[in-house]
Amino acid sequence: MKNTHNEWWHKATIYQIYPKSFCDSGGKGTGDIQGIISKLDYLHTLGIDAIWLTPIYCSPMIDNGYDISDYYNINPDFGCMADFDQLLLTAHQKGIRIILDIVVNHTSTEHQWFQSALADKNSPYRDYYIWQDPRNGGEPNNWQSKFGGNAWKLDSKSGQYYLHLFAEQQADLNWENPKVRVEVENVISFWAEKGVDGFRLDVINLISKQASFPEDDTDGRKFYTDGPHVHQYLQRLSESVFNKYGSVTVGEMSSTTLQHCQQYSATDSKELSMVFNFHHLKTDYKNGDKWTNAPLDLLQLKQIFNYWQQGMHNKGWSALFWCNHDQPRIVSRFGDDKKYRVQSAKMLASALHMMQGTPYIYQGEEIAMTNPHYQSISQYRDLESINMYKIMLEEGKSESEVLDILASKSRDNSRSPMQWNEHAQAGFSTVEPWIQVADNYLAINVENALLDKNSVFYHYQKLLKLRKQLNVICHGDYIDLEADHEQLFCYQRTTLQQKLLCINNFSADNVDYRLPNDLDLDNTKNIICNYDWIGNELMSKNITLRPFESIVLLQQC
Ligand code: TEU
Repeated sequence: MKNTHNEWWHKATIYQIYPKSFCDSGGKGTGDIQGIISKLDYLHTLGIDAIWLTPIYCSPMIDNGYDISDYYNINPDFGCMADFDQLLLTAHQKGIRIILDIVVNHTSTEHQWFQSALADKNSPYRDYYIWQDPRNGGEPNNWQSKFGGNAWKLDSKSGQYYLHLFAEQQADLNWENPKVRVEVENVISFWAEKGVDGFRLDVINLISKQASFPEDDTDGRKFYTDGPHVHQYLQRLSESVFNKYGSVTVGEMSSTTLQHCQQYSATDSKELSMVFNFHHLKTDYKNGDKWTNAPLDLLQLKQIFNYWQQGMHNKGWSALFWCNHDQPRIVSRFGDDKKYRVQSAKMLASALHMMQGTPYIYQGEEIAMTNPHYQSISQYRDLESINMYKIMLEEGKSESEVLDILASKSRDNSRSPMQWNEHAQAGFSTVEPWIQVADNYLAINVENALLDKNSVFYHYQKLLKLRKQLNVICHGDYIDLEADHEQLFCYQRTTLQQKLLCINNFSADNVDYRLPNDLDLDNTKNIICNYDWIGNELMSKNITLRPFESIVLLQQC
C-alpha cells in the first residue's frame, strides 16, 4: 500500500489484542473470538481504527499461536471460521479494521509440511525447512535460539539437523525454496480475499538466512537478520498480494537498522507500510542483556527516539509502541506503578503519541494495567520465561534473583488476563484462567476507568482524537530539546503552520524548566496534560513540572 501523504493509517491508532487473555465468552479460562466481539463497542469508545489480532490459527500453542499447524483454519480454542467472519463483519460495521498476524518465518513442527518432511527425506516438503548435516559430529553451527540454547535440533532418523531460531517446536521455513514463497502468498491471499484489512508480519526480517550457515562470535543473528534476499522477498509479496488487496502491513523487525527500515517502509512503498523496531525497549538492559534488572537509561532512550524519528521522517513510517504481548507493562517499567500510576501512565502515553508514526495500544495499556508481580515460577506459563528460569539458575543466580528478573522482564507480564471489572477473575472468565489475574484488579479495571472522567482511558481517548485533528502530529519534523537532561524528555514537532512541544517529566521529583525563548506564549495552548491546569493559559516561561507531569503545548504559527 502506498505511503503517499494521506493513507488512512497515518492518522490511525491500532489496538493489539492477545485473544487468549482478552475475554472468555465460554467459561473455559481462555479468551476467544466471541469475547472480542462482545468488547467491540468498548474499543469503539476508545476511538481506535484497527485491531491487530495475534495468531488465531490452529496451533498446539507451545508459543501461544506463534507455532502454526494450519494457516487456513481457526484454532478451536478461539472459536470457528463463522465466529471469525462475524468478527470481521461486526468490526467493519463499527468502522474498525482487522489486521491478522502472519507467522511465516517458521511453522509448528506439527504442521503437515514438517510432519511429511520428517517422515520421508525425499518428501517434496523436506526442502520447505532448513536442514544441515552435522559438523564435527555435532550441531551445524553455534547459532542460538531466541528462547535459549542452540538453534539446531537433531532429527535422529535422518541424521540431519533442522534450524529453529525460536522454540524447537517452531521450525524455520526455507524461503530459498520458491514453493515456500508461493505457499506464503497463498496463505495471505486467502485471508485478504476474506476481507481482512492488513497483516502484521512476525519477525519478517529473519526470513533470509546466509546460505553457508557460518559459525559466529556471538549468537548468529548477523547471519540471518535483514538477510541477503529479504527485500526482494518482501517486494514480491507486496506486488503479488499487499498492493493487490490494498492491505496495510506492519513488519516486526528484530535487531534491525534504520537503513533497512527506511527501505522496508519506504514512501514509494515497494515493501511494507510500516515497521516495528525494538531499540527503545532495550534501554533498561544491562550490557544489552534482557535478563538483567537495570534502571531506564533516559538519555539513551531519547537518543534512540531522536535517531529514528529524524531518520524515518519523509523516508519511511514507524509503528510507535511501548507495550505488546512480549514486553512488560510500560507503567511498571518506565513509570511508577504505585503512587504515580495514573500520572506516569498518562505521561508515557503522551510522550509516545505525539511522535510521528502509527501508535499501537496493547490491551490493558489504556487503563494502565501493571505487571502482575508474580512471585513463584509456578505462576509463569511462557516457554521463554520457563527456559530462562532454568538457564539463569544453572548460571548460578539465586532463585530470588531469578524471580526478581522474571517479575520485571517476563513476557507473561503482559499476558495476565484483561481486567474488565471487580468480579471474580476480573470479569475475564467465569472459571480459573489459564494464567493468574493480577491482584490489583479491584482497583484497576475497565469499569472503574469508564466511570472516572480523569482516568487513563480518557487520556488515551483524547490522544487518539488529537492525532486525527492536528497535522503537526502526523507530519511535523522532530527535534529533541533537552538531550542531556537527566529527568525530562522534551521534544518539538514543527510544520509551517504549527509547533508542538511535548514536555515530560520522567522522574518522581519536581523539576524546573524554562520554555524555549522563541515560543510565543500568546499563541500557545496547553492541549493535553496529566495534572490540573487553570484554564489553558501559560502565564510564564518558567514552569515547574510535578512528578511525572506531562504537558503538550501547541503554538499556531
Ligand atoms: O517475537 C519476536 C522476538 O524476537 C521477540 O520479541 C521475542 O519475544 C524476544 O526475542 C524474546 O526475548 C515474535 C512474537 O512477537 C513472539 O510472541 C513470538 O514468540 C516470536 O516472534 C516467535 O514467533
